[in-house]
Amino acid sequence: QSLPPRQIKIIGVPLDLGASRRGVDMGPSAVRVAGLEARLEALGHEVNDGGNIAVAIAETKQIGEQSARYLKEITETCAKAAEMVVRSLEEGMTPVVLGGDHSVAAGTVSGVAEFFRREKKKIGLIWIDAHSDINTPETSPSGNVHGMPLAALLGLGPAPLADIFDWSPKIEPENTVLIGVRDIDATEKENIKRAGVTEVYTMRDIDERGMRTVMEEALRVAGRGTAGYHVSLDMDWIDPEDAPGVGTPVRGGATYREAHLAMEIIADHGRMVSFELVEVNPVIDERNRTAELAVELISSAFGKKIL
Ligand code: B3U
Ligand code: MN
Ligand code: MN
Repeated sequence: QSLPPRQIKIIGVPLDLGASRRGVDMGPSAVRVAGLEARLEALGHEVNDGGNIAVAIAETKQIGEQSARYLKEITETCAKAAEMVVRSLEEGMTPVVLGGDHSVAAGTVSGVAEFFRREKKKIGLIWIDAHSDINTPETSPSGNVHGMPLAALLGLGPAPLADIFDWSPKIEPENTVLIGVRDIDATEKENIKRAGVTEVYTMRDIDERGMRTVMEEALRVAGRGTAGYHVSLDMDWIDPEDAPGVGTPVRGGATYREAHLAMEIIADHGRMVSFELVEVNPVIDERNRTAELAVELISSAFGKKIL
């Protein structure tokens, strides 16, 4: 394997308040059932599963503002996740966060950014997703907070989510990279500009330039002047043929092989400080194969080699 052994902390966040379609709250369980811990241990890593964070259930809560549904509960969950991420890093462990919908990233990345800020260091962010998740309550067509975490992390809002640990923005636009995007709202295009993010690799870029070139450029940008980068992997990045069990499937995604190559290049580069995998939806999956693919991809990101 290509990555030196690490101590890994698994943190489950069974959150589905940020999405319209229900079921991604079962994602952490499905990924565990698919054998995540054993697979990472087989690679020589030491794995500690911290279990799941307690998350509110939709049926027991008020929706709140339609422009950002369940924002209060989501922010509380993200703040808890952020604390756990900070603690894991303090203990020398690499956090692997399992979603849940993608709104959890506002917590995970806040935790990583907070930890490195204490050392006066910045982090980069690799956002791998069919979507750009950069809506604000003002621009969102759906009111789903899982379409907003990147906006929160870049300081565009929504305020409570952006202000975890009472500072913002958590990441600089010049160290933010989007990969695999193919479904961007018109309002999001403006937000990308407004935030100053320039490194957006669409599926067209991957098709024309190849996964290897795209990844090497992306990792260079995210790693420039930073302590390393967080990898946030939304499983809807992958084509629904290979990953049918996701919250929001979009045709034309990365293939099985492209996805593996991307993770292998991340492992080779060796500068990933934390990892997260979100939007696995067992309710619409086929015999857990999306969760099994998730485990394979995490293994590749943590150094699994064919030979
Ligand atoms: N951009 C749309 C759709 C969306 C974003 N993220 C997901 N779907 N998974 C929105 O609702 O903000
Ligand atoms: Mn997403
Ligand atoms: Mn997505």
